[in-house]
Amino acid sequence: MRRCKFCGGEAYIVMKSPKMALCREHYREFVERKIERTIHHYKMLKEGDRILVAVSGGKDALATAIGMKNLGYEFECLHINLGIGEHSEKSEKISREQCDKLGRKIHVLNLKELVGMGIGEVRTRRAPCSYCGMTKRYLMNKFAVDNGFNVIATGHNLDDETAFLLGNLLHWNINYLSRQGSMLPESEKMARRIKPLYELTNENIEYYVNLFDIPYLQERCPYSQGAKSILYGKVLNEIEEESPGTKLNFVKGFLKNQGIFPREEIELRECKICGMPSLGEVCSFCRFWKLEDELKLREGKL
Ligand code: Q46
Ligand code: ZN
Ligand code: ZN
Repeated sequence: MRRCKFCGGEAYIVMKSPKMALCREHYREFVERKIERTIHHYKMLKEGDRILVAVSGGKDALATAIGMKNLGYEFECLHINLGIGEHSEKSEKISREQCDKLGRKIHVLNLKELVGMGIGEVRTRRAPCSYCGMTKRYLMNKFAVDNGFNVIATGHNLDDETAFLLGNLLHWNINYLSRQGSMLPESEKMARRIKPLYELTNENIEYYVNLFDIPYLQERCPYSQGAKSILYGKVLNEIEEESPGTKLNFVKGFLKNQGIFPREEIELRECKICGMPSLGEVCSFCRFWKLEDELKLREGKL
């Protein structure tokens, strides 16, 4: 039997990077210390921030909420029911249960109630993830801005980041490469977006959430099948298996050298419908969902 490096108790996990075995209690400490260090290292939070944690029902968002709660941060949660059939119903139910168990307030937005249609009902040739991603980002930000939150924490982890990074390198998406990172700073009508799990892998997170008696959704969104990021993730896992620590070095080296990718300054204007930052006269959200009036997401007026 493997023993915990710190107390000699029965090992709960045997990690390859860093190479060590840890018991349940020391593993929990390891993960929470890592989250705390990530928050400090990347200067993600400041005194007086009002934080919203985006919850989807999955393990990553849950780990973000548990970790931040155990580290003593105050926050509320936001769930978006995207209208992807059964999957969205299960996600909402489980997100509510999680927040209930954590004793944190949950706000729920329902896309179909807001714009008349869910992601699953849109008829277009575009890949669902393109307009779904844009919709989630818009609603999270608009909800935060309308309700006085200035920070949104999401569950993006090291596996997501490295897969995204590899994809952007393979396709030389310089614009993304110049902006990708552990956080997006705050600006006029844009909440700061932070990724406290930036240096933790899927495996780290799964072991961490399994320490607690809180359910999470294991199934993936039906539209995620065949996504290129899954292929990149598989390739990276193979490399990591042979050479532990590669993923972490990949993102750290990238952040150190990110300056080599020229950053195009984008001039934003105000969407003439919703007043939110936009590239064109009308923002992509109002354009895609054919809105004629601003969606007001202030609590109590949903
Ligand atoms: S973007 Fe795509 Fe996700 Fe939206 S359509 Fe499903 S897989 S939920 S993370
Ligand atoms: Zn121990
Ligand atoms: Zn708009």
